[in-house]
Amino acid sequence: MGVRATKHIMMAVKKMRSRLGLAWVVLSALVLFSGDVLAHGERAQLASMRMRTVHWFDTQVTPLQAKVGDTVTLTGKFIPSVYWPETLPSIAAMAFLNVGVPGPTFLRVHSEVNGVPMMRSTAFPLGKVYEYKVVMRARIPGRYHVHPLINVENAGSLIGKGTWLEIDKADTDAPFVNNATVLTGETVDLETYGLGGVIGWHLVWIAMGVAWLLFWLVRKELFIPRFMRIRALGADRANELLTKKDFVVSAMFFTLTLTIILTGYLWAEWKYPLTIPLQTGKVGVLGLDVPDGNLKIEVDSASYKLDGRSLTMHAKMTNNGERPLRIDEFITANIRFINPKVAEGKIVEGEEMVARNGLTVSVDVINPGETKDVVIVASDTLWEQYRMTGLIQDPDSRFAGLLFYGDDQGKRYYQEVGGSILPSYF
Ligand SMILES: [Cu+2]
Repeated sequence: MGVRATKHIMMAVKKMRSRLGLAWVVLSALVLFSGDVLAHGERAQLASMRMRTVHWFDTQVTPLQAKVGDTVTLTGKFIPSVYWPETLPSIAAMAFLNVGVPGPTFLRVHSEVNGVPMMRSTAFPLGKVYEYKVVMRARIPGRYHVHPLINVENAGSLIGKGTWLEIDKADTDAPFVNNATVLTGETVDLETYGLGGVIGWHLVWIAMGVAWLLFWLVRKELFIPRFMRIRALGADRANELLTKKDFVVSAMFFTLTLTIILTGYLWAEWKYPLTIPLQTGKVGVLGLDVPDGNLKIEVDSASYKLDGRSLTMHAKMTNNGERPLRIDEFITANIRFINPKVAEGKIVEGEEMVARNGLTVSVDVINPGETKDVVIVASDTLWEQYRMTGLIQDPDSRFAGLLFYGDDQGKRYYQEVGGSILPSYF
């Protein structure tokens, strides 16, 4: 091998190495900045939006481990915030309870809110308590982060806390079936029902599209060069743009397209003579009153400390009830801040976003008839982890959250608190 050839090879190797190096840097950067790549945007929503839209709590998924075909139940409660942003279309107009999972991995068998079946859209007036239950059947094996979510018309999805769920393969090798009895009494498997028709009609239209493209591509001259030439020759020769053959073939395609559409329509009528339209009605549901235990809360001021990652709230609280009350917990943006002095904080298996020692309360007990100035501090690194620091960039600096408290008999109460919030840099 000559010296020149060796040099060439050396240079090529060098080039390749530098390219590989670059690829490595890009890949490392991607891994570094992507963080928890399994998450699906739950931290991406504006901090203020997560704090002031839907307060989800008591979310529970059971069981956390299941097999394909098994039933999984998602339960919990939520309160739409009375501090709902003016700029966001309201949940009190049109909303739909849903489950946030990646793709059609589950079948939703049943869903209800406050006992009302929720296959349809509804509306959730603000400040009320809604208790939901969604029953699903596992369809595809995998590990999923399951969230309750509400689709609000023109606003998008507002999601609750996620729970990791493991779905294993079924014991048998038999394919997954989703049998349903239709109104005519016939039982069909929805996994495969009508699939032949879908594939067949797609193939027909793909063939039409390909034929149409081929006709234009095999012409000696494509349309754009022809157009350019005519433009150069002058407008009076515009008729040369389309030949007689182009015109005839296009007309044939047009006629064929209309014929296929009509055939498709007639075919569907013949194949499925008895059908009812998709149902799009709206169902009403009554919200429950918030169990506030006769505690009156007036928020005087609130601030968010940048370096401390904490929210401080000054409030005047009056206990108009008959039992002493102690503050247990504060929930905002799906993060639970628990007062370690009074609450053991019931944490369900697999629960995320819990700051076990996150809540400090200046007052231990508020006795019946008492009015006290209370300072509540909710602090944890979860503020940072869930990108709540963006609160500071909000042009409408307000916050909201749920405050939980209990009496000496173990009864739990809660209500929403909120108001303006100021950043604090020291
Ligand atoms: Cu998630």
